[in-house]
Amino acid sequence: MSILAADVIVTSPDRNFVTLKLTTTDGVIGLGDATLNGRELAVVSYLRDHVVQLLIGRDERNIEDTWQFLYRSAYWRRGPVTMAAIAAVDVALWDIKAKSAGMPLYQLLGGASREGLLAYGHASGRTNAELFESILEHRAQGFRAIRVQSGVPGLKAIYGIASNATSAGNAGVRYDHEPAQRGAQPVQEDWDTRSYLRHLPTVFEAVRNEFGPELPLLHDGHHRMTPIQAATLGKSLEPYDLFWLEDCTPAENQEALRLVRRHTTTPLAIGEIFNTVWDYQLLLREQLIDYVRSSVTHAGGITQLKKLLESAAQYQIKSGMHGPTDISPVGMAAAMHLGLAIHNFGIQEYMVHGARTNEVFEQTFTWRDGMLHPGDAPGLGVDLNVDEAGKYPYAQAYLPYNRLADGTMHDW
Ligand code: KDG
Ligand code: MG
Repeated sequence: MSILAADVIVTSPDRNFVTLKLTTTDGVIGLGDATLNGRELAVVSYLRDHVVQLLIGRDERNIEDTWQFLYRSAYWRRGPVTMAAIAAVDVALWDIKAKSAGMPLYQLLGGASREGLLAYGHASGRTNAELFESILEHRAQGFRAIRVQSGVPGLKAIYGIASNATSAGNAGVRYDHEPAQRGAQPVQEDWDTRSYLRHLPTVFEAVRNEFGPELPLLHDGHHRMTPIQAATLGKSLEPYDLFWLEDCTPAENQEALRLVRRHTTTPLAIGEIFNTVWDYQLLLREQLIDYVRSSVTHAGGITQLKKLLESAAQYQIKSGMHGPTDISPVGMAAAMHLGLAIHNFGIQEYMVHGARTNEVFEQTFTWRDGMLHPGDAPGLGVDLNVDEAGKYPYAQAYLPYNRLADGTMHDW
């Protein structure tokens, strides 16, 4: 048995997705997500020009060896493009192995450790009134944990605030926030940290007053604060009992979290832009975080993320896998199988995909009472409808960027 064919499929039903499809000599198909939001074609080229020919003829059963081969033989290690490409191969191989074994992937990973995965959704509003409405909508959709993002007086457009737009031609689907905009240039947003630090605690106070103490609330700082600003925010949010404060400082400077940690008991989550287990060494060893935010898609697949989460478990650090719409249904399914199997699952981010996406990717997962479950079909439980995918060609799209009032570029 070996890999007969490896196809890279680019489709843009509601947004761009890159999928690797492996077919074995005995006809088993495995899928892997290789979507890197805003830089999709770089991963397509990495796979098509450098990896596909290395896979043909390989024994598809040797997942660990294939992972090590792709990682070490490239010489140029780590980075989002490389690790998304390796992840796609890895997940496709796990899909094949589980299908060949006739079991859902989570069974191969050790079986279910829980009945389902608590998932959080994205509520947002430019004002508290809009935000409350969005929280109510999420509760009506079944969400039992909610990320709160708010507009800031004086700022026109900032990360995480819904545009209230429904995706064109996709009636009925309302995106909470789809930051990547189709077009030839990225959109500029604005930022002012002092206004944000003043305003955000008032928002959380209002939300707690309205919705009570029980509802788990999360917030994403999206890398925009200095360490001392992040420490200030963590401290000022303590009365509102956050489930986590995410990406409070830029991810490159891991030592920054020492200072934040010294000043606040607000739980910290980081890692959606990390790619490897090595990015977490300091954070785990010094217990500077509470949740690992990496996705299967961007952190080298099941093989590596499982190892990383097992290392995290020894410090009582839990998973909080990244799950925006730019993780494809294939990547989400991989996250669900892994989250169901590991002991130290924390929470799963879940943004609902659009109707066209769900026609391209046929899925078996369930969403019930605020909990996700990947279903019990053999493998990942996702099929790619290639004809449907072919209707939606790639469309250039960029994530926005931030400038301060004086024009200085700032982290987005
Ligand atoms: O592609 C970038 C988005 O996935 C990211 O901005 C979303 O921060 C994000 C989150 O927490 O989902
Ligand atoms: Mg985030």
